[in-house]
Amino acid sequence: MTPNIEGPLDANGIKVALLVSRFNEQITSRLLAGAEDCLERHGGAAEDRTVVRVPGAWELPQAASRLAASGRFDAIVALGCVIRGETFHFDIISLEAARGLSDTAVRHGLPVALGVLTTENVDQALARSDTSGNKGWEAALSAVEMVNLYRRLG
Ligand code: INI
Repeated sequence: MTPNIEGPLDANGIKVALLVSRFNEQITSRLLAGAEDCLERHGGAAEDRTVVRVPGAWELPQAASRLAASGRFDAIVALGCVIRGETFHFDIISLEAARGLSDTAVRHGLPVALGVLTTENVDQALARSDTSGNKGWEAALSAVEMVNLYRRLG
């Protein structure tokens, strides 16, 4: 039989840092609610979750790096929202946030989920942070899967 290794979607006992940016708080609060709902529905306990806030998406990798180095968390779920119409440096902020979060994940061997919306306008951001199709929810689920995958991979 072909070996098949994958992470179960069980959040029980997984310590998660929910790293959320304040910029576009109307959107990021919905991403945070989605991520918390996802963890709850997959058996995660409230006391295993820590919410950490930063000013904007630019600061997400900086704080993620510190959180990863602390050794206190099994995973980080990074939540933010960059809207093209609101910033001339949209590409810089969104690309550097993604690159920095990826670097942190690889450097520390820690799952870091990318729940950063990069949209053309507020309507797109609202649609992707709604109760269905919530990207914070999806990011939290991928973090759970990756933690459990790493546990199986050793
Ligand atoms: N930060 C965001 O998270 N989203 C944005 O759309 C945004 N815009 O539009 O500028 C934004 N800027 C702030 C940036 O992330 C930093 O907090 C700031 O540059 C200070 O370092």
